[in-house]
Amino acid sequence: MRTRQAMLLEQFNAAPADQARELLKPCLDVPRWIEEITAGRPFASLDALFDAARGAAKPFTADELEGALAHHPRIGENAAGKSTEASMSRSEQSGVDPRDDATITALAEGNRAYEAKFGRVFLIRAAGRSAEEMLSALQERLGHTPEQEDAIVAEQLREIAVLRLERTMNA
Ligand code: 2AL
Repeated sequence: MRTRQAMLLEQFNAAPADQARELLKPCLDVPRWIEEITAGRPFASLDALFDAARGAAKPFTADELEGALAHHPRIGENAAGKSTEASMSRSEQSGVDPRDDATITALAEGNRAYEAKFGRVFLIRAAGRSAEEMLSALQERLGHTPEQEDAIVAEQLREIAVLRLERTMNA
């Protein structure tokens, strides 16, 4: 018997390219990443698909990073709306309790300091992390150089993308 995951993979392999692109876009809005994966079909297994997602469009250009970051709400801010992207973000940030005023305020202050220093949103893979963990990562990363942060942000974007793809493929 075929598993649900095997069926989803078959559908993804056989779908028109536009449909494959639509499925990938909420995971990571980097056109080159989307194209490489779409063109890499058919994948023999889900693991092969996830490996491709880990390796596609490597390294990201500065423009690709900036474009993709624009899709991520700040840590501590609930994404609004019904889009796939917004609901994924809300679920990823479920470790942040909106009633925990002290942590929410500290995150907001950290986000402001990070944006003032680096000129972009603080990004971290939120799934599986508590608000306190993310706050301490934020405070530590404020001490980094822009070059150090470029590398971390690229890696975190990729982690988020692969987790989102795994979720989409029900894996
Ligand atoms: C997010 C988000 O929405 N999901 C996630 O893993 N990280 N946002 C962010 N600024 O890091």
